[in-house]
Amino acid sequence: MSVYDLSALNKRFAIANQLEFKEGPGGLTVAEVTNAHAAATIALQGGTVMTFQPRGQEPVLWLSKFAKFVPGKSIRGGNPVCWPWFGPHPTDANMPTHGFARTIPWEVHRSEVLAGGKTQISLKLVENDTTKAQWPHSSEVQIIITTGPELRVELITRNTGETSFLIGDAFHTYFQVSDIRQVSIHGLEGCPFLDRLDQSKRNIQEGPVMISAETDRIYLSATSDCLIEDLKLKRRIRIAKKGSRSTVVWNPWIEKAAKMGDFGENGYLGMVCVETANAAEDVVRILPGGEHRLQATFSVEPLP
Ligand code: TA6
Repeated sequence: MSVYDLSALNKRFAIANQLEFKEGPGGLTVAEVTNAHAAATIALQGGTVMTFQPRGQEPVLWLSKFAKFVPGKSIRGGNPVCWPWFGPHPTDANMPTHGFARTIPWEVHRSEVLAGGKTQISLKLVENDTTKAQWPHSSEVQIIITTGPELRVELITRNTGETSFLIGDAFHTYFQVSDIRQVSIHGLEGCPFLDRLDQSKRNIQEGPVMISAETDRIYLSATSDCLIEDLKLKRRIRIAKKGSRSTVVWNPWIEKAAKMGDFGENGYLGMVCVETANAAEDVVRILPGGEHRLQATFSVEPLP
């Protein structure tokens, strides 16, 4: 049962031949974007971009064929939003991993066509008693999603209260690759990282990141673009970012993926998470009246 009124949404925010609100998988309400540049699907639950495919390209985001589209559960794939913390809650293990933003309904705030025919939609987080109990601060959160030749996502957190607060935030982005064993991730060379599979021991990245086992790392002071080089698809996915000092690289590999129950057989082979984040020591303090903007742009380049 959807919490949204589809006809009212389409009356206010639909854009002819570009943007329409529909009932998506599992009855979740989605915004369907199609324009001259690309197609995208955005779940209003969590403000999660589920799919993004530039014209003439393979999908850029990975979405599990076994994702469970149910209210209150994060979608396995696409671009889930981690907020107001990343990973386990810093002090209370009963709190939801990666915060609550990715599992609750967001409301549509604005939609428009930008110069050059890009489609932009803005959503606002709608808190409830449960989230207020988990996050007793006055804040406003907005996500702006722009679909063009590249996908741009921007998460804006405003402190509307009288006291400062710390947030961890991330775009927990799942990228589609041909075969994770034949992919290299560039842009993290020389960065320190916390190995979350080894008591968060600190290491330094030497050379590009190659994945041949479960990998779960938080790279710190990582502000450069990352490039996922996919020889088989003859493409590079560029992850450009602003307002992010951490990059998380994650692939669950065989056993972990099997335990998660929504990866399916060999799902781990076709994906890698390269997450635009502020995590661990990179969490962000926002002063009263201040704001923080986390921005990522995903684009595809041909490999020579
Ligand atoms: O970003 C990597 C990570 O923190 C992993 O430790 C793993 O838990 C992954 O996120 C997925 O978390 P989820 O709660 O979406 O199953």
